[in-house]
Amino acid sequence: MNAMIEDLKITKQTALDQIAQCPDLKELEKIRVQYLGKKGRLTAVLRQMGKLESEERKVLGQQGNLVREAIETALAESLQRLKLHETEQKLNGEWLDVTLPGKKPKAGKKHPISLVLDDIIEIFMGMGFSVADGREIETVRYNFDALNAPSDHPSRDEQDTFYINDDVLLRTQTSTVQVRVMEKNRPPLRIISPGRVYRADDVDATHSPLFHQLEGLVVDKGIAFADLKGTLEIFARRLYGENTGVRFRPHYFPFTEPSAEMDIVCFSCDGNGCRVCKQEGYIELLGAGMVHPNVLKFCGIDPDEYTGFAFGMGLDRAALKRYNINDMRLLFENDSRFLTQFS
Ligand code: 2NM
Repeated sequence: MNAMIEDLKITKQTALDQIAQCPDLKELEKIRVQYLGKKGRLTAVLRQMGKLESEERKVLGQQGNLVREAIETALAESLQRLKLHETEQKLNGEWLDVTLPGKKPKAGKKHPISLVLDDIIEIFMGMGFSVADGREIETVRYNFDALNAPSDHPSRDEQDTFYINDDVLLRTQTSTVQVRVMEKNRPPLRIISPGRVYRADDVDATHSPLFHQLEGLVVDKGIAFADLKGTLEIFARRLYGENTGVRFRPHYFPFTEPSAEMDIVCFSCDGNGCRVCKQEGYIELLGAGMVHPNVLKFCGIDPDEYTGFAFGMGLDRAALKRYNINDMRLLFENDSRFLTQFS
């Protein structure tokens, strides 16, 4: 009995010493289990009580409970102390100098091509067009065959077009999108198709193997060349100003007949001749024409019932002219010092 009481005393003292010196919460939990757990030291001492007389057992039981309470109290106090300590350490490690000057995040800006495109889309949406898009990897069928390109047309050549294999290529124009729309939908159709296109050009100040195009297409009963002229003239005036003069010159495309190119009077010199228009007085804006009957037929549209006009323009050169940029490569380098200059 006395030996047991002595055992309890020692257990209590070592527990309290260990708790007092405990450095962290993990260690504290270990100590708790070590003394109060099912296989703990205090439990082991009290288990021996069974051997004792009832009177002695009562005394030892009381002593045991006192020791348990003392250890529990010490654990609770230590828990609070260590938690506070951990919080303090965390805060010390995370100090923040609120007097430091702020760093301005670099805000992105729209790319000049996107700015031009946004304006053009808005103008055509205002005239009832919707925007269509499609794949950049296309087939010979959609890029050339559907568009009435003769089998020996130079644009089909590997010199000009990026082929993935004999049949698959990177589209050279977004007319592919319009062919797909005509195949799937019946007139009336009024769409524009902006997007990336690819041609095997070497990079220089005015050429890039990847560039951006916007094409448009209108198909309905009774569409005439006058509709083409009227629509594109309104477009040019909305984009470059209500007094902008335009002219149409005859041209040739395999997919339209008749075909034309449209120029606008130079916005820089008002037609007098300057560096921007290379002394021409005019700036070429787009190509256009009446959709060739073969193209309509290919798409399952009867050319005796429906006619249409189509047009196409490059966005990269338009952006260069609008923002007075002298090198196309700047459009593709994504240098933020360049990109932040436009809005
Ligand atoms: C141009 C010029 C003229 C054109 C033709 C077609 C289609 F699919 F209807 F045949 N889409 N775009 C076209 C016509 C494109 O780009 C200078």
